[in-house]
Amino acid sequence: MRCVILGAPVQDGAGRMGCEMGPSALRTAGLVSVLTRLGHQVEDRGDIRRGPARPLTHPNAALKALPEIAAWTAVIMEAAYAASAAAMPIFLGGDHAISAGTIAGVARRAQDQGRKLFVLWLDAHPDFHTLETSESGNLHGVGLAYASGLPGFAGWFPDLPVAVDPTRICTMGLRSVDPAERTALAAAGVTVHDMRAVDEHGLAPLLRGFLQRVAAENGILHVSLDVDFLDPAIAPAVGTTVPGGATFREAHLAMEMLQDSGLVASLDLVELNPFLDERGRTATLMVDLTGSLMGKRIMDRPTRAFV
Ligand code: B3U
Ligand code: MN
Ligand code: MN
Repeated sequence: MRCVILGAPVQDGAGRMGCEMGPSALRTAGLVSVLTRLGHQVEDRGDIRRGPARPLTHPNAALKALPEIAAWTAVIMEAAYAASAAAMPIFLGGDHAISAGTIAGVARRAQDQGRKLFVLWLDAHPDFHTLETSESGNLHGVGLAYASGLPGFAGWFPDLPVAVDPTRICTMGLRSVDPAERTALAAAGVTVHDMRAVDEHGLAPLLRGFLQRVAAENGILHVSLDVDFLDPAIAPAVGTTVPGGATFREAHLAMEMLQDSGLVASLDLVELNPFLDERGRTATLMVDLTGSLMGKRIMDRPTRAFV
């Protein structure tokens, strides 16, 4: 498979600095060689650079770095659209604000190709705030809402070329959801497999159900993997640790099932804060998980978890 790697060194959407170093850490952990060894043709296009930010003010005074994130979203959207023309883009965050742009860009591409875009959102948080409802003001908390076409972004964020149908979004691993997000997720019809659901049913059946639906509707899938989907004990390099995350094996199984499905067309690796890492272990884990998603197998056979 042809892969394009694009760094998006955004940190203004998170509450603290450090995610800017994410693309560099993922490269240092060997992303390109892992993919090459799996037989993929990899083109690393380097890092996206932000255009100038025009001054913006918003009635929600809590919002932080709105001009910067709006400017980032515009350039990332264009880069994502271009990169998805003839390859699978892998976007290296940067904080999760990058997904406002990555999803908008690949959604436009999917529309051009007459394909239905589905999104698998692997995260402790749904990032489903609008500009009005965000209390922390950290704009990594609004990306999925923007890409879903929720109201209130027009005039601040760039115009959305095409929204992802919220009923084609599946969130998994949620365990920190603000009240406004809870209401908005239910109203929009987003599938929520929170950590309680994962505990009750197991990750595999929940993911299998979603993948079967994507396949049945002849869709393509964007996967957005936030470091805090993982348990902080195995992935400490994130500013927003929430206990009770996915285990090492759950995360690898999810990646293996995604590989077996053959449906993944684009991927975000986000929220890695190398300043908080322990000898690169979180960066290495994110790269290893990408390897599983891209075809690394324990034995020379599929897991058969996805049929
Ligand atoms: N929902 C909270 C917390 C949060 C969202 N995304 C992350 N944290 N990483 C907020 O700040 O909007
Ligand atoms: Mn997130
Ligand atoms: Mn998160």
